[in-house]
Amino acid sequence: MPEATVETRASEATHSGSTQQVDVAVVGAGFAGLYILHRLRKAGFSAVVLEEAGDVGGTWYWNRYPGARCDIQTIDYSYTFDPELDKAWTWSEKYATQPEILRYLGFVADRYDLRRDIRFGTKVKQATWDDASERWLITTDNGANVSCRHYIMATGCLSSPKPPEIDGVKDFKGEVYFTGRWPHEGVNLKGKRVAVIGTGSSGIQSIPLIASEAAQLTVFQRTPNFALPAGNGPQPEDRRTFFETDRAAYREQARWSLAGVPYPQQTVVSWQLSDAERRERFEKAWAAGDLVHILTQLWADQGVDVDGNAILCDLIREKIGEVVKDPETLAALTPQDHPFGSKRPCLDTNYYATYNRPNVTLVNLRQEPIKEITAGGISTDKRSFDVDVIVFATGFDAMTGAILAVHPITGRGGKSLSSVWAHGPQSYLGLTVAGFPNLFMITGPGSPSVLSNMAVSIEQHADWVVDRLIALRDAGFTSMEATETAQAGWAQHMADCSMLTLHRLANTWYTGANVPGKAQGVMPYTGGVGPYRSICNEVVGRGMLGFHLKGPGGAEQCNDGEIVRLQPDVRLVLGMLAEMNLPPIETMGAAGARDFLNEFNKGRPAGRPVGEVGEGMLQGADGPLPYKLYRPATPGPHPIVVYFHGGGWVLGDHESDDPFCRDMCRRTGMIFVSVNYRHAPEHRFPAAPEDGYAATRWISEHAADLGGRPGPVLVAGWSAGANVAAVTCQLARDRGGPQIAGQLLLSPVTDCIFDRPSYVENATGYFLTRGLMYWFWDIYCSPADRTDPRASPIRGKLEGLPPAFVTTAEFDPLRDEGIAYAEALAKAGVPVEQLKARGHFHSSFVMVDVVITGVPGRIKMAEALRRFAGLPAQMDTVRRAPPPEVNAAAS
Ligand code: N01
Repeated sequence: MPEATVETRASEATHSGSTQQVDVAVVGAGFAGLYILHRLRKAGFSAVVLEEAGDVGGTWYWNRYPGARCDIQTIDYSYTFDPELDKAWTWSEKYATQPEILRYLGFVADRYDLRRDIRFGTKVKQATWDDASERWLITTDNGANVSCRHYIMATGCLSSPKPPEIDGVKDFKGEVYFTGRWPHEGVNLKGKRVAVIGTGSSGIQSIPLIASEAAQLTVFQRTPNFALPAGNGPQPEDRRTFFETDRAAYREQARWSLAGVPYPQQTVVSWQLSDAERRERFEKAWAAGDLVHILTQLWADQGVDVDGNAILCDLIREKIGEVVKDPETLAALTPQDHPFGSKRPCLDTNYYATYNRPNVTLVNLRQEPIKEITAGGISTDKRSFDVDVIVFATGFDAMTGAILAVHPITGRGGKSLSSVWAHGPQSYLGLTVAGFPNLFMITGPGSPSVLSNMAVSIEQHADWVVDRLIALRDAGFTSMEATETAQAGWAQHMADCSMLTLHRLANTWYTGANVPGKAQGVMPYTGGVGPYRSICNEVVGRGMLGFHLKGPGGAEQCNDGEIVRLQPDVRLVLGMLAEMNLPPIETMGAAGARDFLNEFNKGRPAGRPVGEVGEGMLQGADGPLPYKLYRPATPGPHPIVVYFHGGGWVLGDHESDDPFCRDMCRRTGMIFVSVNYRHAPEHRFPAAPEDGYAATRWISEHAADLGGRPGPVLVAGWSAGANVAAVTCQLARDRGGPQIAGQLLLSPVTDCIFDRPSYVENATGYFLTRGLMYWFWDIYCSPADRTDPRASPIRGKLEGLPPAFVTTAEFDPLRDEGIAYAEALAKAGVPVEQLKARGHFHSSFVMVDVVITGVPGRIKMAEALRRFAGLPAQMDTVRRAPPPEVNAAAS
C-alpha cells in the first residue's frame, strides 16, 4: 500500500480539561517535524506538533531573503523514506530556491495529511517532566497545554537568529531586516541605500541580488569567507544518471557516506599527486559547484591536515583574485585566517564579481570596526555611512539556541536544561540528555547535523527515535533516559572526533564562537554520517547500551557503558579489517603472512617526503644487512636514530614501517636508519637482538659517513622491533658500547608470559591477537630460551640504561607488559616517560595518515627523542612540506 494512504487518520489526541493528552509532542514543523509526525502516526502514536510559524517549512518558512536557496544539491536534499514521494516530486534546479523548497514541504504535508495534527502559531513556553506520571507537561502561548509521554525537539539547528550585538540599532530611523526573519511580502530596495552586515551563507547569497536592486550597497564584513560558484541550472547529468539508474542504491550510499551525499571516500593524499594533478582535481571541483564534492573529493588530507588544506586554500584564493578588480577589496575579501571547511564555506552566484560594481562598497571591519548604529546609518571608528535600510545577515545562535529558547525545560529532580548546558551542550548521541527522560532532539548538538545533508540525518534520527518508542512500548517500558556514563563517554568520543578535523581552528558558529559569552567547543559530531548511523545501531544491538529503561511495577533495564571507547579512526580501521574477513595471519604460514603484509602495505598512503632517502648495507652479527636511511631536509649533521621495525620477529623488513620512519624523521629532524635484522623461522632467537646490537654499533661507528652527528645514537622500535631496541640498550651497556642517548619503545614486547590482563581483555578483535602472539613466539624462540633477557628484556638488569619513552595502547594485548617494563625501568632509576594511548590499538601510531588521532602521540615521541639527543623538544618544520625528496645511496 502506498505510504501516503496509510496516514489518512489523524492521531487520536484526547483532552482532559484544558490539557491536550498525547503520546508524543513534537516542536517544529520543518523537515524533521513533518517526517516524525508521519512516522509516529504510522506507528499508532497520538501526536501533536507545536509550531510557532503560520505554516509548515521550518527554516524555509522564515528565511525568505533574496537569493535564499539550499546549497546541498536538491536531488539529495529531499525525503527518501517513500519511493513514491521521491518519484512524485521533481526539482526544477540543481539548487532549488526557498519558495520551491517551501512548496515541496507543503506538498509533503498535504500528501500525508499532516497539517491536522499541527498547531500553528503556537509557541512552547515551558516544558516540565513529572516523575510520578512519567510525562512531560508543556505550556504554550496559544491554546491548550499538552501532556505527553515523549517530547521531541525538531527545532532545527539554525532557527534562532542572533541579536545584532551592535549599539544603537533602536535609534536607526530607517528599515531593519534580518535575513532569518525576512518579511513574507518581500522588501522593495529600489533606489535605496542599503547596508548588509555579515558575509556568511545568507549574506553571500543575498548580496548580489540586493546590489542589483539597491541604489547603493555597503557590505560590512568582519571575516571573509570562502565561497565557490554554485553553477546553478539543471541537475548535473552525472548525478541524475546515477540517481535514475538505481535510486535505492543512490539513497543507501548517501546514508552510509560521510556527509550524507553519495560520494566515495577519498584515499589519495595531496603529496601523492603532482601539482598538475591537484590542479586538475581542483578545477573539476570548482566547475562542479558542489560543496560536498570540494570538501571530500580532492585529496584525503584536505579536511584533516593543515598542509593538505593550505594547498586548496591557495587555489581558491587564486580564483578570487581572478575576479575581484580592486586590490584593496580583493585583499579584504580573501580569507586568510581559517582552513577551508573549518568555517562553513558558501556557494555563491556572482558574489565576488558583485564587488566590481560601481554601486557596491566593502567595509573591512577588521580595519575599522563598527562603532555604533545611528539614526541615519552606521559609523565605524573611521567613517560614517548614511543608509536607508540595514540588513542583518549576522547568523544564528546555532544548534542550542532554538532548544534553549524554550525556557525552562525542567527535567528529573527539577534541573533545567540551560543549567545542565551552562558550560556547553551535553548529550548522548546528540539525541538525548541524562536527567531528561523521554526528551529527544533531532539533529541536536552531538549529532552530525549541520556537517551533513540534513535531510538524510533527519530521517536517520527520526527513524531511530520512533523505532525506540515502538520498542519501549512493545517491551512495556514507559521511559528511557541516557546514563551519565554513556553521556560522558559520548563527550569524550566527540572530543576525539573533533581532533580529526580542522573545525577547532576557526571561530565559527560550529563552536559557539559567534555568540558572545556562549560556551565554546565543536558542537556537531564530526565523525561522519555513516559511522554515526552504525554507532546508533550498535547502541540498540548492545541492549540499549547507556540507557536506563523503566516501566510500571518497578520494571527496569540498564545496560550501562560507553558506546565508543576506540579512537574514531581506529574504530573505522578495525571495522574495515573486520569487513575484509581475513583468515587469521597465523594460519597463513610465514611465507603467506609475509606476502599478505606486503600486499596490505601497498594499500596504505605513501609516506611523506623527507629530505633524502637512501639504502645501503651494514654489518650485522652474522653478515651484511640491508638498511634504509631517511635524512631530514634541514641542514645536518643530524643525530641518528636506529630503528627496528615491527612484525613479531617473523614479518616485515627495513621498508615495512616506511611511513612511520618518514614521519618521525620529519618530526624529529633526525636521521632514521631502519635496519633489516634477521627473521625467524630462518633465523631464530637470538639472531634478531644480536643483529640489532651489531647494527647499532656499526651505525654508531659510521655516523659521520652516513652524514650523521658523531657521538651517541638513539634507538627506537615498534612491537618486536621495540623488543630488539630494548635489548640493544641492555647489550650496549654490558658490552662496552656504543653509547645510546635514549630509547623509544612503541608497544614493546618485553616478556614471555601471556596472563597479564591486557592479554585477556584484548585477546581478539584488535588485529594483533593473542593467538598471533603465540604464533610469533613459537616461531621465534624455544620455550627454554624465552626467559633470556635478550628475548624478555624485563627479566634483565635494568639499571644504567638510557632514558626511555614507552608508548602503550589501550586496546593491545601487549599493553600491560609495556607498562610493566616502563615501571621496572623507573624502579631501576632509569628516567622514563610513558604514553598510555587511550582508545588506540597496536598499530595506531605506525598507520601514519590513516590513524590521524595518532599524530599527538607521535609529536610527543618526537619531542622525547629530541630531548634525549640534547635538542630543544620542539621544531618547526613539519607544517610545510620539505623540498622534493632526493633518492640517493647513503653509504
Ligand atoms: O550566518 P553566519 P548565516 N558584527 O553565522 C557576521 C546555513 N545557511 O546566516 O564570521 C559584524 O554564517 C559574521 O562574522 P564572523 C549555513 O549552514 C545555509 O550567513 O562571525 N559582523 C558572519 O560574516 C550557514 O553557515 C544556506 O566574523 C557580524 C555573518 O555575520 C548558516 O546557515 C543559506 C556580527 C554571519 O554568518 C548560517 O549562515 C543561509 C557583528 N556583531 C544559511 N555578528 C543555504 O544555502 C555576526 N557577524 C542552505
